[in-house]
Amino acid sequence: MTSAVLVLTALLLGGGPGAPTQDRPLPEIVSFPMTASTAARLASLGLDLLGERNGRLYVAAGPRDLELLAVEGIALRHETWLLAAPQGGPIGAYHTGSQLERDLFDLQAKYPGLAKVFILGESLGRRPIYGLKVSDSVALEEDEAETLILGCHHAREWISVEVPFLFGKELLDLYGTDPAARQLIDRSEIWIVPLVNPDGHDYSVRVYRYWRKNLRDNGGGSYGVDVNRNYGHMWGLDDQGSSGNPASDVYRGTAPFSEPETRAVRDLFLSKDFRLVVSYHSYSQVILYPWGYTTAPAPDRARLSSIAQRMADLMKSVNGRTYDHGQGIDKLNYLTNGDTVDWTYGTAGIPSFTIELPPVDQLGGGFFNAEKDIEPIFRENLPALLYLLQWAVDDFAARPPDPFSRLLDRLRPRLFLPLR
Ligand code: 0X9
Ligand code: ZN
Repeated sequence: MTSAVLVLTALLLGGGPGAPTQDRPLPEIVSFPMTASTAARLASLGLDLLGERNGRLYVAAGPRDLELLAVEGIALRHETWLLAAPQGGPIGAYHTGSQLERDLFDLQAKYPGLAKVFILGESLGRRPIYGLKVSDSVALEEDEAETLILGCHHAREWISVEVPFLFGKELLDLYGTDPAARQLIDRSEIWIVPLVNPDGHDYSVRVYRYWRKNLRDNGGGSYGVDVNRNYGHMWGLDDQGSSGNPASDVYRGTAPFSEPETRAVRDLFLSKDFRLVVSYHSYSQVILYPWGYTTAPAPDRARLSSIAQRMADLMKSVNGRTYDHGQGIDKLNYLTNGDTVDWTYGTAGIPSFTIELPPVDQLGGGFFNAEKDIEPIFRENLPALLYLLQWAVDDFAARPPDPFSRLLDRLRPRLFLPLR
C-alpha cells in the first residue's frame, strides 16, 4: 500500500487512535569518533559503514542495530536530521526534533539565569528527551511550587510540541516586562517537556505523517508501543482501554514502563514534588481529567472539574473557541488504561489534565493543523496555563512541605526515594 492510500484509509477509519500501520522505520544515520578500534567493533557487529568524514565514522543503523549499540554501550551521535533537513526546515513552522533541540538551547543561552535545558532520558532510538526548566535561579533546586507540562506522547500530534515550547518561550520573554508573570516564575519551578516521543515524531515527519506510537520493534513485523498506554496505573487492566496486540495503535507494551520514554517521565516525576501536571495532545478541543481507565469518578472530581471549567473559560475568552471538559469516557467515548495523567493522579493525587488541542473534529482537519493555527492555538491556551501555575503556587503556599518532607526532597536524588 502506498502511504497516500494508508493515510486515506486511516482518515476513513476516523479520529482518536488511528488505524494500525506496519511501515518499516527507515535506518538512522549515526556517527562515531573515527578510531581503528571503533571501526573494527562496528564492522564486527555487522553494521552498514557509510564512510568517514572530518574524523567521524558514519553508519546506517536500523532499530535493531540501535538496540545492539545501546547494549554494547557504544556512544553515538544522531545525524539523520542534520543530513536530511533542507534549509528552512522540513515541516515549516512546526519543530522537528533537531529544531526543537536548537531552539531550547537558544533559550538557555538568551536567558541563562532563568532557563535550563535538561535531558530526562533517552528514547529507544537513543535520542535525548529534552526538557526546559524555567525559574529564577534556575540552576538551584528551590523550595517552590513545581509544575510539569508535557507534549507529544503521540507522534502525529505536532501541535502538542508547539504549545509547551511556546509557553516556555513566552514565560521567559515576559519575565523582564510583566510583574505578574515574573512573580509566577520567581515562585515556581516549571518543567516543560515538549517532545516525549522523539522517535515516533521523527518517523511522522520523515516517513508516515499518521504515525502514533514510538518505534519499538515488537517482532513479527510490527512496530510501536502507544506511549500513552504504558504508564503504571491500572496498566493493561482490560483490552478496552489498551490492547495486548502489538499491531494495534493502542498497544500497551509488554509491561508497565517497558518503554524508555515513559520511564524518563516517571523518573523525572518521582524525583520532584509536582503540584500539577498537564499533558498536551490533539485533537478534540477538550480538557480531560482522570480517571481514563474507568467510568467511575475520581475522588476529587469536583475539584478537577472546577479547575477545568476555569481553564475552559479562560481559553474561550481569547479567540471565542470552546473547549469542553470532563472525564475521558464521557468526552471521548472510550476508556484508556496506562495513560500519563491517570498515573500522575493515581501516584501523587495532584490535579492532572490531558488537553486535546483543536481542531474539534476530523472535518476541521484532525491532526493536520495549519501552520497559521499554531500561534492562535498557543495564545488561547496561555491564560489557562498561567492560571495553572498560579494554582500550583497557591497550593504550595497553602500546603507547604513539612521540614521532614523537605529533608526527603533533598535526599531523594541521592537515595532514589519514591514519591511520598
Ligand atoms: O487516547 C489517548 O491517549 C488520548 N487521546 S488521543 O486522541 N490524543 O490519542 C486521550 C487520553 C485521555 N486520558 C484520560 N482521560 N485519562
Ligand atoms: Zn494523543
